[in-house]
Amino acid sequence: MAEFLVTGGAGFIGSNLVDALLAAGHGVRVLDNLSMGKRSNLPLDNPRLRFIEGDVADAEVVAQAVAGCAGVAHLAAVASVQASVDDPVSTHQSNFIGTLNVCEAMRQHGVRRVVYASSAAIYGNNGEGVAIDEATAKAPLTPYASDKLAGEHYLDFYRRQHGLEPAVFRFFNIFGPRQDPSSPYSGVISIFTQRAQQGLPISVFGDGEQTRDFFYVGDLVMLLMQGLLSEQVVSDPLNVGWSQAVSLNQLLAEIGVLCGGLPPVTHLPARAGDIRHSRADNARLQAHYHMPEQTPLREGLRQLLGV
Ligand code: NAD
Ligand code: UD2
Repeated sequence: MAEFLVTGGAGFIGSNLVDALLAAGHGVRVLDNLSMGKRSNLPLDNPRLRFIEGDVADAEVVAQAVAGCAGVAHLAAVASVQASVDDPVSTHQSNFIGTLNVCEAMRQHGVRRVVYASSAAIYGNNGEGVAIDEATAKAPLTPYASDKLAGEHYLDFYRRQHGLEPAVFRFFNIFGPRQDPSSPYSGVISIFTQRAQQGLPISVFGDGEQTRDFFYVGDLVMLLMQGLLSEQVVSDPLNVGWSQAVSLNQLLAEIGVLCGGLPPVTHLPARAGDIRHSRADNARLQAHYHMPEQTPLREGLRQLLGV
C-alpha cells in the first residue's frame, strides 16, 4: 500500500485531500502544527492514517515524515496573506523554509513526486480584467506571494538538479467545507455563508461587482490526486480555476436562495489593493489534466451550507 505525506493535512484543503486518499485505499501521513488545522478535520480512528504534530520549519521532523513515503502533497503554509504582511519573519519559516525542508528531505530520501500549493497571489494585480495565463508577469506584492514564488523556483531547482517531480498548482479562489471563516481575511464564501446562516450582517467591500474565479475544493482534490498519482506530470506551474467570473453580488444572490433570504448587507469602501477581477486562463491545466466535472457554485454552496 502506497503511503503519502500531506503537510498541512489538518487544514481546509489538506483534510479534504486526506479523505480522498484514504477513500482510494492509500495510506496517509499528515504533518501539521495545528496552527490553523484541527484534529477534528481528520478521521483519526482510520488505521491507514498517521498524524504527526510538528512544524515544517523543523528540518528533522520533515525528514522523518518524508522517509519512505511514495509522494508528498505540500500544503502546509500560513495561508493568510495579512499574517505575512504583519509578520514576514515568522510566516517565512512556514511558507518558504518549510518548502525548502520538504525539497531537501525528498532529496535525502529519494522521494520524487511533490504536489505544491502555489497561489494566484504571485501575479499581483497583473492580468486584471483578462483571463490570467501562466506567462503573465509575476508581481508578488506581499511576503506570502514572494514565498510562494520562491518555493516554485526552488522546486524547479530540485527538479533539474536532483530529479524531483513537482506538480505545481496556482490556486485561484478555493471554497468548500472546512474553510475557516474566523478571520476578516478568510475566503469570502466562508465568511458570507457563515454569517448568512447565523443571521449576522454581511459587509461587502466596494459595490460587489468585483469578480472571482471560485473553485470547489472537491474538484481541486481530484486534480491534486492526479498530481500525486499519475505516471508523469508536467513540471510547469498550472493555474487552477474555471475561467469563470462570479461577482460578489451574484454569490450573495445564490446564498440568499439557499438560505431562504439574507441578513442585512452593508457596502463598505473597497479594500486597499483589492484586485477588481481575478480569473484564470486554465488552457494549460485542461491540456495536461483530466478535468473533473465542475461542481456548480450552487451545489458547492449547498455542500458547504449542509442544505
Ligand atoms: P489552511 O490554513 O486551512 O491549511 C494550512 C494548514 O497548514 C493548516 O492546517 C495549518 O495548521 C498548517 N500549517 C501552517 N503552518 C505550518 C507549519 N509551519 N508546519 C506545519 N503545518 C503548518 O489553509 P488552506 O486554504 O487549506 O491552504 C492550503 C494551502 O493552499 C496553503 O499552502 C495555501 O497557501 C494554499 N492556497 C490556498 C488558497 C485558498 O483559496 N484556500 C489559495 C491559494 C493557495
Ligand atoms: C485571494 C486569497 C489571497 C490571495 C489573493 C491573490 C483567499 C481567502 N484569499 O484573495 O490569499 O491569494 O487571492 O489574488 O483565498 N470581501 C468582502 N467581504 C468580506 C470578505 C471579502 O466584500 O467579508 C471581498 C474582498 O474585498 C474581495 C473578495 O471579497 O473583493 C474576495 O476576497 P477573498 O479574501 O475571499 O479573496 P481574494 O481574491 O481577495
